[in-house]
Parts: sequence; C-alpha cells; structure tokens
Amino acid sequence: MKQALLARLTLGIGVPEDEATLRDWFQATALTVRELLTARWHETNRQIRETGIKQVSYLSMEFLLGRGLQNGLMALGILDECREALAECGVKLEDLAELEVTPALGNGGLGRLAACFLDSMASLGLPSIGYGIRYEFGMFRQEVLDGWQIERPDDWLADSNPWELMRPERQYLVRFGGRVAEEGGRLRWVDGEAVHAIAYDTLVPGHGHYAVNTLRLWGARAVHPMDLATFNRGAFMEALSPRLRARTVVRVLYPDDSTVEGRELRLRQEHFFVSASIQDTLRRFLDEHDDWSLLPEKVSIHLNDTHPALAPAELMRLLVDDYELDWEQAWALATKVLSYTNHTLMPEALEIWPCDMMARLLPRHLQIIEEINRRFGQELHARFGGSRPELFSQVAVVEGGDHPRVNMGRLSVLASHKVNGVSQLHSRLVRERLFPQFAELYPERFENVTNGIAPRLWLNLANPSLAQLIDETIGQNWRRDLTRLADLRPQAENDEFCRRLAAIKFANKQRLAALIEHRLGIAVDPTAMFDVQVKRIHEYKRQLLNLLGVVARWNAMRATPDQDWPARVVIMAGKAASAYHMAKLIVKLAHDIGHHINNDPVTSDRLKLVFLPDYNVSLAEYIIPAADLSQQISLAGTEASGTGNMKLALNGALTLGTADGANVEIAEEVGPDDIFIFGMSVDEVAALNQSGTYSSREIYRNNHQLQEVIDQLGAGQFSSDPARFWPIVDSLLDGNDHFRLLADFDSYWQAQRRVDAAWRDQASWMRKSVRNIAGAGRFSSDRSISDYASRIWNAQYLPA
Ligand code: 26Q
Repeated sequence: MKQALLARLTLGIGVPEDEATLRDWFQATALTVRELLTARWHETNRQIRETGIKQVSYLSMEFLLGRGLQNGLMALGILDECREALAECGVKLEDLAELEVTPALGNGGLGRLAACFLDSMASLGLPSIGYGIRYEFGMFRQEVLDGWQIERPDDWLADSNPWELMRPERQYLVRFGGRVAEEGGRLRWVDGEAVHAIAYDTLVPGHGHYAVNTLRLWGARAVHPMDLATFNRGAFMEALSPRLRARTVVRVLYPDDSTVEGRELRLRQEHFFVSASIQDTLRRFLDEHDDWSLLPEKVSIHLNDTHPALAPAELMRLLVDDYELDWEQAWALATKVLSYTNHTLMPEALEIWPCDMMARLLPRHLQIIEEINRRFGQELHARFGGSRPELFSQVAVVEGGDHPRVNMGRLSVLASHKVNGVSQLHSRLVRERLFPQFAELYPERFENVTNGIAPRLWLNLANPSLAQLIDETIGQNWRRDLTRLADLRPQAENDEFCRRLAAIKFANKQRLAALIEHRLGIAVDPTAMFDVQVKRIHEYKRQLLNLLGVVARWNAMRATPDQDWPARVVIMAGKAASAYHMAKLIVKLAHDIGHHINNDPVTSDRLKLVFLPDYNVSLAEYIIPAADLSQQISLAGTEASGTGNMKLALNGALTLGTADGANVEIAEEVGPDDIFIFGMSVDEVAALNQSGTYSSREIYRNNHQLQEVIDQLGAGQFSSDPARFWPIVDSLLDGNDHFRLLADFDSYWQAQRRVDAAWRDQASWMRKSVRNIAGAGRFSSDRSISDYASRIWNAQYLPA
C-alpha cells in the first residue's frame, strides 16, 4: 500500500515525497483508490455484457453523493491498511479526508436518496447506471452574516475532481427549438440549436460485492466551440460565446424554489439530461441486441420524480422517428420499460409546463405528448362511452383552457407500468389524493416502496465506534442484512451494553461540541440532551414550531427557574431556497432567538439554541451520530417519507415526531413506548380542513403560553428591528396558519414534557436508544432496492 501511494504521489501527481502537501497526498490516495476500483468496474461491465442481464437506468436531476475517499477505501476493504500506510509517511487519513470537497449535486432528501440507492444497487450487484447532470455549481454554500442566510456559489470543480472520468466517445447531440418537418411520410425534428452532451463517469463501488456501477453525469459542449473569424477581428469574448452559451444548461443546480424566473432554463436542463440519457440507454442496448422486443427484458428506465418526465416523449421520438417503429409497438415497449417514483404531494412542487413554452423549445415532444393524450382519450371513450363525462378532464395529460399546460405527473403515471410512493402513508395518499382516477383505472400500477438509507455511510463511516460495538455484540451479518439489528433488542436489558453505547454517544457529542465551539464560538455542554432538527428549511417541515417551543421553554424556565429543567442544546441546520423569503426569515429568527437566550444568565447553562451553517452530507455525518432527540415534526400528510428520521434512529436518537411519512413505520418498528408521537393524524388534519372551521386566532386567544410567545415575536423582543418578524406572526394569525402549527402546539409541548421526563431517567433512555437502533433494520436502502428489483424492475443480480 505504501509503495502504491508513493508511486502515485511521485509519478501520478508529480511531486517528490519530501515536498508533498496534504493536498498532494489526498490526490495520490484518491488516484490509488480509483485505479483499484477501475479494475473492478471493467470486470463488472464485462459481466453485464456477457450475461445479458438487465440494467437499470436511474434518471435523477440530483445525486447528493458526499465525499468519496473513505467510502472507496471501505468498499475495497483497505481502510485500515491505507490509514497505516499513510501514518508511516507521517500523514493522517482523517486529515486528508477532510480536504475533499463535498459534492453537493442535490437539494435534500430526493438527491440523497438517489445516492443511497446507487450505493445499494452496487452493494447488491444490481447492474445500474445513474444518469444526471454534471452541474458546474452545485447546491449553494450557506453563510450566515448577522443571522441572515447568504448564498455563495459552490465552485466544487475548481480543484480537479479525482473521481470522474471523461468519456469523449459517449457524446450525443441534444437539440432545442427548431421545427417539425415531414420527410418521406415520417415526422422529424430539425433545425434549432444543438449542443453536445458529453459523459463524465463516476465509479460507484459496491460494499461486500465486487461490483462497481456507473454514475454518468452529462456535461455540455458547444458543437462549434468558437468562431475563429470573429476572434481574429478582435471580438475575443464574442468569439467564445457559443461555448459559454452551450454550458449554461449545466451551469447550476436549481434550488427547490417556487419562483417563475429561470423556469425555461429548468425545462432545458430536464430535456438535456433526459435526451442524452435515453439516447445512451438505447445505444447500449443496440450495441448488444438487434431485436426491439427484447428491450423490456434488458432495460428499465426509472424516473426519480417528474423531473425526468420528458423521458416517455423522448423515448417515443427516438423509437418512432429515428428507429422507425410504429407507434403501437413503441408505446408498448415504453410503458413496459418506464417506472416512476413520486416524492411529494405539495401542489407547488408538481411540475406543469405551459404548452407555449414547450412548443417553442420542444415542438416534436409536444406533438408526441398530444398524441399520447389523444389516444388516452380514445381508450377512455372505448371503456366508458359517455358515462363518465368529467373523467377525461381529470386525467388529461394536456390540461386544456386558455393556457394549456402539460401535467408531468399524469404523463409519468400514464407512461409507466409502475408508480410508487416512498412510505406506506404517502403511497396511500398518492392513490387517494393525487391520482385517484388513475388508481381506479389502473389499480395494479400503484405500489409502495418505503425509502431507506445506506448503512455503510450512515453507520459504518459516520459512527465507526457504534459499528464496532454492534460487530462485537451480534457479529457482522447486519452489514449484509440490516434487519439483523433486531438481535440487539435484548441488549436493552444489558447494563454493560447500555453503558458502552452511552460512552460512544457521549464521545460523538464531545466531537460535535468541539465543532460548535470552533465554528460558532458557543460552548455547549455535552452532558446536555442534543435535540436535533436538520433538514431543508421549509414551512411544511415546521422549524417554526420548534422555535416557538424553544421560546415557550425559555419563558417557562424563567418563570420557574428552580424547577428541574433538564439541560438541552437545540441544534438546527438546513438551507433555505434563495427565493424563499419566509424560509430565510425563519433562519434569521433562529439566530435572533439563539443570540438572545444563549446569553441569559438564568437559563443559559440549561438551554442553548445553535444553528450550524452550511448543512451538507459531511456536516450530517458529524451531527447525526451525536443526536439524542430527532425532531420530525411536519404537518401530517406533508412529508412524503423523510430519511433523516431513519439516519437518526439508526444512530440511537429517539424521535419526537408527527404521524407523518416514514415516522409511522419507525413507530411500528420501535414500539409506542420508545418514540414520542404527537399532533393531528392525516385524517384529523383532513377533517379539520373540511370542516372549514379552523381558526388559528381562536387557539391563540385560548392558549396563554402560545400567546406570550407570538406576542414576543410581534413585539420584536428578540430583534433590533421590532417589525422584522411581523410576516411570521401574520402567517400564523392572519394567514390562518397554513401548516397548522397552532393546532399542534399544545400536543407538541406536552410531548416535549414527556421527553424531559424520559431524559431524567438516563438508564431508561439508553434502553430506548438501543431499541431504536434495533428497530432501524427495515430502513436500509438495500431493502428498498430489493423491493424495486422484485416489484418494479424485475431485475436480477450479478453473482457475488
Ligand atoms: C422542481 C421544479 C423546479 C425547481 C425545483 C424543483 C424541485 C427540486 C427538488 C422539486 C423538489 C425537489 C426535492 C424534493 C425532495 O427532496 N423530496 C423529498 O424526497 C425524499 C426522498 O423520497 C423524501 O424522504 C422527502 O419526504 C421529500 O420531501
């Protein structure tokens, strides 16, 4: 190992050992890992070709990977060996690992789920290619200035990326605009402007399996990179503009925001990566086969939400226009190959594109979608005659009216043979609320696949001491089958085990406390309860409910300082979309409250509120193993699943949550005594909304504790500008509190008091913690992927 590292350092990086910086050592180590993985990668690809086994194309606008060095070393089984070899050269592996930029090509849960799925597909030996965009700027870096979020560009490629391999031979032409022409009785898309999509491959190593899969991200290159005549007459910038223009399509990841600006660029991005990915998928198929009827046996194309929902249209265009299949045959193939996962019910996140924009940018796709829609109308007419006059308008892919629009969710359902939600509850709501008519028309199409997380990252890498304790207690089989964690359950009654678990948690908390001190200059007590809410800032996730609770607690502590208030550190982290003003104001509120109460001599030894800036995968790896309490407090019916809830439970945190998303299934696994569930159920929320009687003001008038807190916000008690938080107060009282914080507040407060009481008995708390870890086995992304493989893709595995 040492020889290999030194050779890469001197020959690959080009520096002699005695001049090498830490960065050089990182590059050399990464190069070593990459070479070792490449050998496995070629072997995997050879096997896929020779066995003719099905390969899954997983289309996702986001892949939130996190760092690759330790992950690669762990997959290769040489983590310790490499650590020792580096130590002999006077280098600490952990210092190197910290130098790697954290790729952040995703917003949050959906992107991280895609990354966990890649890990699981490789670890199970399921052949797959992840397809996405090689954004030149990923998720913005969040800085906090005077309590306000500032967005800074994430120039993650500034330093070379050791994990990607450019594949100039995998290049496709992607067209925009133009017109539809008729050539020899067939329609063809011509003219407009075109760019080349060029593949950059990242290796995805399996753990406990030799397979190495591919993540193929598309970069953009101009077809004619520069105009030499223009350059020669001195217009240097103008001469290069085709190059810059071509690259705008991959320039930046869209934050999940609801503004209209940039909408067209988003559609361009979706088309760009879908077109390249479908062309590549068909090219790979044709390299091995010449019979289209084999396509469904050899290929699955999965849509991660509707962001790649142009795929059915692009697939039909290629099959019908370019490969000259007839429509019926092409459509039969498309529907057998495609499947779709829905990740949200929130109306503002459902993608609907104006037909006029689509006509301008993608005229042939619009035609194809209209034809799909027309034939669907015919099918319904054949099935129901005139007996369901309202039906077609409820399911039409092209929504009529003055400004016709394409509904991408409906297109995805219609073109897929399977549609799934991401938790049992969410899948029920997808059927009952989002697509009720489709569920009636095609009941066999609807599935649930509950989300999961990659245990390699979220346990082995993030919490190695816990992984080791588990190894020593129940052996190593849980690494292949996470449900074996259930064998830990009896250890709740084993004092020695609980003591060791408590010591590991304490060490993780000390490490996080040091990070908080280092980054924020705030000293927190690692013996206090670490109460964590980490996720994108969004009103439906109700970070504001957490903040109202903190202020209420602070008020109560000041009113009765001699009462036995357990010490707590409330830790929040998360980014707010740049155009989402309310979310950014909530970030500011967290800072203003923290600033105010952290310095209160009456309470500051027992209550702290800290906001850690720039939440990303790497920061999550620090925070999650150090958490005692996991807040998952979305309004029931709004969080499709959540996956942070699973990561935290797996690391021994107890959940304080609503009966929403996967919280419901976590509660089933750990049992009602070891989780704190509060608030209205989905059905109660629905009943309240249907009654039309909800009045947040009435609750405010009748709950003095809540009244005091809201009045404090309104009076500017925490801020230099008394009017600063009026928009928040308004949304609660005058906007009738869209996410029903006030309706759930009392129940939340009571649940928090139950948490306090449980925490006072530390021995009992640790027993609960053990049972949370033991109950987390079902939430492995390996289980999710094997569900997809058997119920949706009908995919096989490479032999181990
Ligand atoms: C859409 C249009 C224009 C611009 C951006 C977007 C956009 C981008 C990202 C819409 C949504 C997203 C991300 C959604 C997401 O992360 N959803 C989460 O998915 C997780 C994995 O299934 C679930 O656990 C979470 O409950 C869900 O919120």
